[in-house]
Amino acid sequence: MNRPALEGLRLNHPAHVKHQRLIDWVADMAMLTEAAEVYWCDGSDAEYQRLCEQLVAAGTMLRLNPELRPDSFLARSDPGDVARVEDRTFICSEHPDDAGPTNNWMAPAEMRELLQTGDQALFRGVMRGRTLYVVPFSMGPLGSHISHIGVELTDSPYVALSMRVMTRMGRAVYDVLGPDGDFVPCMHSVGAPLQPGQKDVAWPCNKTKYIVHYPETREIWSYGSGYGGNALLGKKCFALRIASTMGRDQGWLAEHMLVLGVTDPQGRKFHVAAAFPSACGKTNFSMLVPPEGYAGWKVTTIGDDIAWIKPGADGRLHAINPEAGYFGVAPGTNDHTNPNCMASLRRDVVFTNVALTDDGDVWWEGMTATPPAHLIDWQGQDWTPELARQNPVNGKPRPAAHPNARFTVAATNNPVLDPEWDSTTGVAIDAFIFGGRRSTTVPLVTEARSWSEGVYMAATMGSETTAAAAGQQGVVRRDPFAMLPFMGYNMADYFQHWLDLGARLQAQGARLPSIFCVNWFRKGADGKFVWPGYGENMRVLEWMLGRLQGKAEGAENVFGISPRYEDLRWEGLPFTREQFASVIGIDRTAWQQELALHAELFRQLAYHLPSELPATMARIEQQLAA
Ligand code: SAT
Ligand code: MN
Repeated sequence: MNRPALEGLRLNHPAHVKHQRLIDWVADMAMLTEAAEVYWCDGSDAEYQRLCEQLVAAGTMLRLNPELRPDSFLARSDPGDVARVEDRTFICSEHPDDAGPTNNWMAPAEMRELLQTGDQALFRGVMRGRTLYVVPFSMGPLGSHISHIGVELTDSPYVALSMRVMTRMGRAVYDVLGPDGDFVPCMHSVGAPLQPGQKDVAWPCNKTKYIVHYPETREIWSYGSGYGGNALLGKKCFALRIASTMGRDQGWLAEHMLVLGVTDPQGRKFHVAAAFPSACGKTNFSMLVPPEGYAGWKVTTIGDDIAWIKPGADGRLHAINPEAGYFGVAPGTNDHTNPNCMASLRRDVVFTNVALTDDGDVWWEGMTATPPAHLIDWQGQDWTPELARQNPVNGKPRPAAHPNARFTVAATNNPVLDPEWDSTTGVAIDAFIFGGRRSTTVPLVTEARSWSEGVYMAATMGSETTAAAAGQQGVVRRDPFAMLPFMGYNMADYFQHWLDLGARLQAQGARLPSIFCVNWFRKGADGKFVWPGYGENMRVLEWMLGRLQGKAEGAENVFGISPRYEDLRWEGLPFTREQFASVIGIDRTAWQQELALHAELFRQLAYHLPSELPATMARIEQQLAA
């Protein structure tokens, strides 16, 4: 781009943007990418409507029947762009040990050459024929001391629109930012420049993908994908990977956790933060409806995916939800598994990769027991139960919705949104829960006897993989703290950070949150889940709250403290002692095998591994042998 054109770009920022470093960066990026135009988002309703219309005109989105699903849309992605791409995700720290063995690493200079500075750099000219959207956003309530600001530059109007739903996006961010405030630059392109006269496709993207983080300079560069966590850079890239390194340096935590409030019939309120891998029911748990027999109990949502947790002046750990919307998995969501979520989805939703009904509404596997007789599937093809059987995928009828189909909806649509969800000081956390998807071995619930035992439980978590990421499904992988794909630095250093934070708060005389490990997913000999889950998880939650008030009993095992049958309340749920035994029991052989896998994880993470972890493992081993 020539000099006069650059001057034009420099001049086109709105008068309320006074941050020269930001303005210069936008100009530099417009030069690099050769964007046809720069548009500064203001986050207004009118702008949102305009973007919707534009995406409908472009064929990226389809307006759903306004009578059935007002102000809602369906987007269909490219079939090769349907989930996070973990093998294309990089932590480019100066030193490879700072990324650690669980991350892909490349030297920052080498990556910059590839993306940005080299003659053939991928971002050179990448936005030709496209508009560069400047998307200012706050992760967390505007102006909260726990919040941080980012600016995403993207050539995807779908991303700009989604960021309006998922974050506090718009003009007010510039007021907080002022003339020289800090922000995380988030550079995004779908990687599909348009030649003059070339017609665009509905979902532009590139086969080559790079999701890149520079932790030292706190920058994000994402190339080639327009989907979810690959492209909505406030979410996993900023709020987890970059924020975790900020937390390491500044003494706080960025976690892959939902945050919920529970109020008991006496009006006592507790706050719980729970970590589960992607697509393990975090949204469901955060909107739990207490079952029969729990009159007077109330669960309210603060967040469904990510928590930023900072020590408060009272010495307790305070959490905020840095996001403002939910990007949740649609398949499996229904009036039984998550009635509050279904209510959240009645209007103002962007659905991606779900199926379309003949009357212009949406459907996904599990929404109703019987599928409609005819649908348009997530790839825009005719779908009937018969066609699905004739064209199976992995031996199963072809799904009408992609297994990782998602809804994007504002938190304010949630009927059980916690009144404090937007609090600038956050909520004080009473308990942490860690849970994976394990069909065997790990008990329904276990309380750690100490902070370091809790860190051990979290560090050794395993889970059977799901459709949230591209790759093989259903294999157990270690997923420490449910952070494996989201860790911005060395995993062993992160364990140390948790131990150090606990020790520091304890030394200050603070009451630390209790730590629990749960597993809703144990299966019986028939291959079916034994525990009914969903609303019934309230029974387990009640036991945990009882534990932290010194009211509930339990029994010690090698792993920690678990309830006996009589320690849980069973009214309204026919669940036998035998069934309970099969979800709570510790099988010695299975645990010996499990510990061998913990040892393997510790070998992989040997560099900087805190000695408390192998010491805890040795204690469990001894007790198992006894
Ligand atoms: O990373 S996404 O936001 O696309 C989905 C997830 O893994 O939770
Ligand atoms: Mn997640």
